[in-house]
Amino acid sequence: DPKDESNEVHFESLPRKDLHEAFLKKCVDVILKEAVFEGTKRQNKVTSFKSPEELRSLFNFELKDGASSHDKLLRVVRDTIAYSVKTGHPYFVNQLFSSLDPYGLVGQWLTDALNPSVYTFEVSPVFTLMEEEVLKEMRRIVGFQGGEGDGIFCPGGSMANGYAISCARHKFFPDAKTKGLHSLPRLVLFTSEDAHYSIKKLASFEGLGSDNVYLIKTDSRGKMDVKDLESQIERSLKEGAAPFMVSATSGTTVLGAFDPLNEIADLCQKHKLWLHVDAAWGGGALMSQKHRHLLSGIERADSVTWNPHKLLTAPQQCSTLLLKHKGLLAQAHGTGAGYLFQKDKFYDTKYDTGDKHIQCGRRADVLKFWFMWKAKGTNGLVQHVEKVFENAAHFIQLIRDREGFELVHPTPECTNICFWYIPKSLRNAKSEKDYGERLHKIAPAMKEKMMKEGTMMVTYQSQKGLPNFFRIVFQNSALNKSDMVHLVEEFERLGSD
Ligand code: ABU
Repeated sequence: DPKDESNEVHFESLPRKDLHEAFLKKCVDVILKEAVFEGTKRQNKVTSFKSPEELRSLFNFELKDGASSHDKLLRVVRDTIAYSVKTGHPYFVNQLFSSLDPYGLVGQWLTDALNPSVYTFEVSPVFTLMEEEVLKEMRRIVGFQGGEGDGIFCPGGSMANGYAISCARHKFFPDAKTKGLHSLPRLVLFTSEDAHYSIKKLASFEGLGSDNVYLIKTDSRGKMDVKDLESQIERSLKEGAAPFMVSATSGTTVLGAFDPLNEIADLCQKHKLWLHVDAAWGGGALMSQKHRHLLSGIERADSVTWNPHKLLTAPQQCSTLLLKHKGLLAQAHGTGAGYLFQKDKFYDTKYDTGDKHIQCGRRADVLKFWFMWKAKGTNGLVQHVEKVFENAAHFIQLIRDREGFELVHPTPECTNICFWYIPKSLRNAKSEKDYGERLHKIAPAMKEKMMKEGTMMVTYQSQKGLPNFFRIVFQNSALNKSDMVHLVEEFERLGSD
């Protein structure tokens, strides 16, 4: 009960320094107990959903002129935990992130305790070298020769994709940096209709225009149709436009499809196009010799987005852009601000990496991931990835022939699995005219019940005109086979009519 005050400490009776120390320690205790340990117990709820109106009446959001006592602040800490979603809970299988990794958490807390900004070596010496090491190792795993190239940590995969567009444009049209958009022909880039929305969003943000993102057809599994890609490239040439980039996806957001990278790379080579691979979600599969074939050809990419906060479960957020081309990020984005990036510093200023970014102040997202990697070793990350693929395969096996479940595609490639749950009342209604319409209403109704009971969280969506279907996502390797059974039975309980 967040309102239980029996544990409150009377900080006011302590001298000031001790007061803050005691407050911090008490907060850490509460966070560990209620958010970390209780928040990840299977028997506890994933969420205690309250409507915005209910939450406003339960939680004191109001900001006042006067200070708040530590007792009141401790209540705020506990209420924040009570009314927040426990994304580290084993049954939070709603998004492309989850888990609560203890080493990741320590890395996150340590980062926040030091409060760095990673733009210059003088301000962030340790974080700068950690970034260098992690990015090089990730490039090596991608398959870039000797791990050579460049890279950055970005605030999310969307931004990493945006950086890729910017680098590709700079490679072919460097004058745009100073002369602006009017110096350019009509640039066209290609991505699949199942690709992440950030490609369109960032193309629009960067002045290319979302109409100039040509969406390529996908097959029933969600993979890019390479024949359609070729004909769309030819169409753009006939139109007199300047095609410059293909953004392929390794692990699409909904269906988890992997585009055929080698065939796409062949076309990029033929037409001299930049190949970007958005492996924000599926990149983690590269860790495993068993699963990295899904991304075969990624080593031919010019740039890769890979988010360790997704399949590798680093805490939010931890996103990278990896490039084959050394120096391009700084050429494309650098402005050489003299007050920060002085060239006459006493150390080698190549370690002042901030000018590669479009941000100035930048959170250090590297430590939490580096610390996890150090703690578990590469082998630990491999085991994690293989376990979540095994869990996904087990879940598929459980629902494949089970009454009431229907997979959207019979053989999903990644660890996100899309399916319909069909309640008993609909099971014999497939031939009826309004079947699709009725099925479309099932997932939202079940989701409402799921959220109100708080026993698990799984998202749903409609795509390509299909009735709403569920997408369950496995990336927490603490889950086991009995959890898969539990989740299946929970669908049956919530969907019973
Ligand atoms: N790239 C963000 C993915 C969000 C999600 O579907 O979980």
